[in-house]
Amino acid sequence: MKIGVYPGSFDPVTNGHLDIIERASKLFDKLIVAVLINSNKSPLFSVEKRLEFLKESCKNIKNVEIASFDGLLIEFAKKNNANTIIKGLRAVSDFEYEFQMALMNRKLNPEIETIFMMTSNKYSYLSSSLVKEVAKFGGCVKGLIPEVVERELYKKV
Ligand code: COD
Repeated sequence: MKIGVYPGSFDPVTNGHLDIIERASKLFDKLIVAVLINSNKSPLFSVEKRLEFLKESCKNIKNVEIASFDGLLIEFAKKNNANTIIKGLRAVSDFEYEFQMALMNRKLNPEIETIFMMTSNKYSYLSSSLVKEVAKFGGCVKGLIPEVVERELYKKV
């Protein structure tokens, strides 16, 4: 069974993330979308909320599971019998850090591969941070995030 893990902060999930999830779900028997619990960033949404948004947004993709994890991603992947980590790439600026993490993860466990999926053109500029900033100053984020997130984002910022 081919199991992939797509990890992230997902604070909150955007349509750019969902595009990667939809496309990656076709490559694996099971795709686990894994939300990092403790990161250096201080999140806007709680882990519970981020999981709820993802569950609602992915409810029609049958082979997708939503989970959270703490600690090392590579340990989470191994515990869940995943053979692949999926990362999204938007621009060259993403590459440097992602490349470094991929090499470190390979050093930690050479049996788990990292693969990179290119963003779709229409989402290449999209990030959770930009969405939060635009919403904070009252800008329109329609079409950039799932509706379930949109409803709560304006209240939150
Ligand atoms: N189009 C395509 N891809 C996108 C888009 C978009 N518009 N937006 C984001 N993405 C990709 C990102 O490049 C990333 O691959 C993924 O979607 C998630 O993005 P974010 O911003 O929600 O999440 P990050 O980048 O903050 O997640 C970082 C991790 C949680 C993956 C990382 O910190 C991690 O693995 N932490 C666990 C601790 C660990 O193992 N550390 C050692 C690493 S070597």
